[in-house]
Amino acid sequence: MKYQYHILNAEMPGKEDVLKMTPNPATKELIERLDKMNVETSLDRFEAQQPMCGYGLRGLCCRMCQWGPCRLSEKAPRGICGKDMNSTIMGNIVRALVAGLSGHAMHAHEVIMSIIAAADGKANLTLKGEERVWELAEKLGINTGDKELLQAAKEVALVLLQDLSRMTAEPIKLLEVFAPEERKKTWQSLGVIPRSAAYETMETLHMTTLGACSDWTALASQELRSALAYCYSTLFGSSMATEILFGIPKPKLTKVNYGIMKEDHVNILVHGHSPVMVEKILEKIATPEIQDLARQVGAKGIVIGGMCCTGDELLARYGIPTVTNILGQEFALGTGAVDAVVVDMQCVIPGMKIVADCFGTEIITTCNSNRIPGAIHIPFDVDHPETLDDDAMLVARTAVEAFAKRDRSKMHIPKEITTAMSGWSFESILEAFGGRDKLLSLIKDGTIKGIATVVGCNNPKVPYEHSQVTIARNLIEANILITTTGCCSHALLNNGLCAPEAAELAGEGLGRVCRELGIPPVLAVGGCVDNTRTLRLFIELAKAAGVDLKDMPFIFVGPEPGNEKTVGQGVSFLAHGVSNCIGYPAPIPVPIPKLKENAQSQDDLERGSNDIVDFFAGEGLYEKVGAKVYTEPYPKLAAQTVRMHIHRKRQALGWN
Ligand code: MSK
Repeated sequence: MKYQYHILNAEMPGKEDVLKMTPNPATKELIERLDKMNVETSLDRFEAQQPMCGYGLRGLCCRMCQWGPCRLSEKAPRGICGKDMNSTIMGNIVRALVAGLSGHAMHAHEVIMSIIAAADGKANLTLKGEERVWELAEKLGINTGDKELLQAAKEVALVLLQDLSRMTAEPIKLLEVFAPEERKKTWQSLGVIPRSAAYETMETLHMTTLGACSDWTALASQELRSALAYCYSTLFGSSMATEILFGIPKPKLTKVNYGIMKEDHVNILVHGHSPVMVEKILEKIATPEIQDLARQVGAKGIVIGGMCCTGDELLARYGIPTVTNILGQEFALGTGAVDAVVVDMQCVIPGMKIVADCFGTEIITTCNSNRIPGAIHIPFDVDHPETLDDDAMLVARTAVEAFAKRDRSKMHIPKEITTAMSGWSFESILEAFGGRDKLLSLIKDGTIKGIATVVGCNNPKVPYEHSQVTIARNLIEANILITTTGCCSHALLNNGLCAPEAAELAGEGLGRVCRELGIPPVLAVGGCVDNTRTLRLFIELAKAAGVDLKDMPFIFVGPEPGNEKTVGQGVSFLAHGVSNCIGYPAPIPVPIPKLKENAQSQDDLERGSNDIVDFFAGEGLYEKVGAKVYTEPYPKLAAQTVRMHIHRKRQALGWN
């Protein structure tokens, strides 16, 4: 690849590498087209950033105060305040984790407050996930007596809100009810049981401020504590509150990929993470008033396409087609056929507006935290939910009216349309396999060797979607069942791996089971917050097996970690004893093996090492939680690493 980074023992792609390696022909077509039109995208800006800063790449830059920035090296191993490399690196990592946590926390807050607004009669929202309300009420010990659904839902929502915000020394309630007993004991003994998302964020920022904590091991404990707050308060909180509001997804067949857009239709893309406003917009789009408006402006109908996690939410519940992910958002606009993009929160890159302006696409922002200069702003405000209907109608109208302004000379929609089966919730996965015991027996007898959750963002440091697709194809071939979420799921969906027909690409055992059940070997379980569905599945299967979760043949794979939110995803699974295989070196100095001082031969190597790498990838974390991090940027090697990990777990269990 074009850019070599010896300090990382890795390389990064230029645009030509991406064009050669990216698996979706539609993406290649759009990148080439944008290139010819001289429209700048993230691929150009990535090249403009080369070479990247070696200090930043290794987490050795400290910007926590105004004395610096301090850049640490062998020559200057401490910052001006005296902070050493270990606490600088770990401090940077834990700060990134709570930044990601804050994103999910705002998401959770919006959805939880929407339930309360619905219960109080302030928002015109009908709760569609009744079974989740009663399940949570029972688990949380809420006396439902003869309470109405709305009242019970409000009481559940208030507990979720406390889990986000508690300041007193009580644990997160969702952790108490969903975490395995064995894990709770482990976390208790490590002293990492969290209070709430808000408290752990406050504590992390406090610990990493000038003159606070300089003990990197204490920061490492805070990393685990914050990850558990992230997991049980913001992920479980968002995912379950969304299920209460909009229902638990069920499997359905649909189509995905760039080709779902139509030249003679209004094409509206929805993008972001929180589906509250978008659900209401969908309702409005279905009204005769908006359908008539579409015909009046000359369109034959309205196509809705999803991007990133808002797309995943709608795909899961309604089979609404998805188009692409975070790095594909500019390419999608390069079709020149998108009339409007309705964005809510997170992962909406500023570059998308630059492309939108080249093609006359309207951007409509709906979240006060996610403003874009030049966009039309019609926000959903949880403190004023009574205007939700009117605002959603205005968004629908504005998006449809944009059709009349489209420059038809610039249109080019790639033809790729791919079949997919969506709607994989915790419950629907178990149901599809005939219950947890049936799925467990398939794993125990080796028909399915294990489960890998292959998830996460895109990152321009690796060739777009290449690793995600290569790893997934290799794993299903090795009879490893996959669950997927977020941006990675779009790569696998568009590649056809989430279609029942992908059973033909799977190994003998997994393929046979998928064919018999009519399901795909890669199950798209939703947006990033829905990693909780996989975690629940892992917990349930370990419980059924009578085995600690850390001993099960499961793994978390993040081929393209990008957003700060992915730090918490990975560490959440680590805290549960599920190892990570990540596709690019984290911002930690990478130990490069080198020849010993008096080497007699080329094989006489010294393993490089540092405390933080030894903690994550060596014995440190493993001794605490029973999981570790593998780093492997080359996808075929990453797939082998995953297979080896699962094989070892099976051997230790005697499941051969
Ligand atoms: S959208 S957090 S880039 S998965 Fe959830 Fe994708 Fe990562 Fe955003």
